[in-house]
Amino acid sequence: ADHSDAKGDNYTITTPLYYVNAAPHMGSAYSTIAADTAARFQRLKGRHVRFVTGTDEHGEKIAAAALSNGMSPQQHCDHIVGEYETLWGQLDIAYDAFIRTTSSKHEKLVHETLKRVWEKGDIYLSDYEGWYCVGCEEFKDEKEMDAQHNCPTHLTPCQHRKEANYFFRLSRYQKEIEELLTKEAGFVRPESRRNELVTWVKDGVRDFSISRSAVQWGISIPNDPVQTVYVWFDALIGYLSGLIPEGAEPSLAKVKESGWPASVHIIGKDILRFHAIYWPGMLLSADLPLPKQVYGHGFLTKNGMKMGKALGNTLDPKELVSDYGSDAVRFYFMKEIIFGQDGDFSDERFRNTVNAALANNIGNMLNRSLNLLKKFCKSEVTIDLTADIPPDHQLRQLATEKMPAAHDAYERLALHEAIDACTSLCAQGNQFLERTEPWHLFKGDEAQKAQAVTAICAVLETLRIVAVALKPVVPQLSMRIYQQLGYSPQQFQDLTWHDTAWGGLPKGQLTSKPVPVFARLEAKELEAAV
Ligand code: ME8
Repeated sequence: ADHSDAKGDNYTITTPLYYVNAAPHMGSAYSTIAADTAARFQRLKGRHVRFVTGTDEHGEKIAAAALSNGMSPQQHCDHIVGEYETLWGQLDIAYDAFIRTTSSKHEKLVHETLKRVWEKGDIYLSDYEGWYCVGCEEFKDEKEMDAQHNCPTHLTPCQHRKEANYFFRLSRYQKEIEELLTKEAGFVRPESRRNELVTWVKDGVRDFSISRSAVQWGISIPNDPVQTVYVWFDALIGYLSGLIPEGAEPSLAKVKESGWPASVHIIGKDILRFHAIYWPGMLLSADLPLPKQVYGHGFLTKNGMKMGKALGNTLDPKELVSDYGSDAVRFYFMKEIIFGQDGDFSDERFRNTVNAALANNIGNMLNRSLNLLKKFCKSEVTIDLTADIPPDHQLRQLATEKMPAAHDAYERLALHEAIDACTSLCAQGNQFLERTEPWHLFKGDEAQKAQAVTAICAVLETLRIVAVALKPVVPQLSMRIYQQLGYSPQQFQDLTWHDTAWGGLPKGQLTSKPVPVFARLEAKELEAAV
């Protein structure tokens, strides 16, 4: 079934805007790969996709990182932004917009938002006293820290601060936010993360400070040169400025026609509170529509600890992708970690998973089938009409079941489930090949030869379908499968989700000279970058 019109044609998806205190690590890559996979699926569905990513460049943490690198904040940011862009290129991340919070269009939109919120009467000056974690760029409640006032994420002491700040009247939106979290099914995903937020909101949301007096590296507060905008208030607005087309005059009046509200913000569970509570409050105050969904995925861990820049227990995605290629990295993290839950990485599990599915299962099945066609059909390496394979053929039946399941899984962002539907179809294809033994049938009478050709065509058609369905996850492998099946790059480019329907391989299609589409991964010396 085609659901393409069910939710309208626009699909706006975002990644977090990453801090540029250090080079991107596997956690940043994980969110981005997931968002890219979802974006590619929606494009395949024919929706008008706007995929926004970018960088969060202001604040104390970034200024401190620049200082310790001996650079000016702007130089430091430019340098790290370059690393993000390079990595996204290596990982085949096809974003539509990359927003930097140091860009002038962003600054204009922050000022306009601030003005609206101010005019609403939602900003006031007050004293703030509390414990601040620079790593999180967040004041912490007593109950979130241990007795020594350490941040639970960074394991470093929070600093006691007292200053005059501008505050945002979040408390005014208590009722709306509570309703959003309790009544809008699907606003926060996965469902399991909602309760925590509901509890927090029911306790009563408190106004939060949106400016800093001791921080110079930030967007100025108009008419108060001492204060800069708090980095979170600044960064969230990046989702709006990211949508403003290059060259257009940045204005809040334009965000709706540019794709706002977002269909989904993909983020890690660490920053759910900002996205599901603070951000809706800000948008309500500024009279802007709310995002449809906030998806808080789990953490990549190493020995049970969140992998991250702060603890230095990261995995270098640059190294991983240059050793093993983009498809392998994308496939492993999307398939092996239940999207929404935490997941561990091990070098061995990485290689085993990828080899089993992409090299042994998909790659071998394709190569074997094409070689059999070539060997036994000589120059007439042509395909039967796969559409004539009866509906109750085992592979046809299975493909017809699995593809709608994969579709629904993608729509729900159950990305691992979508992939499992494809890999289990391929596993069945391999078993079918083993059982039918076309290599024996080819040596039999005409009827048996015809049976052999049909069997191989069914397998190739299965692979073609899987290539379409996995295009959002492993775009390069997918393209190579299509080339092997004799399609042009343009035909691959033009694929839509409809092409997962059985019967696509046409009669007379000339397949290409068989070459392996996926090389087995061999062990490399992987070192965790510290
Ligand atoms: O929080 N596992 O930026 P950030 C999975 N600038 N994902 C991880 C991860 C891990 N171990 N570590 C980080 C910020 N992430 C703000 C966001 S948005 C307007 C501002 C991912 O560079 C995850 O998505 O610290 C997390 O939410 C994000 O990186 C934090 O990135």
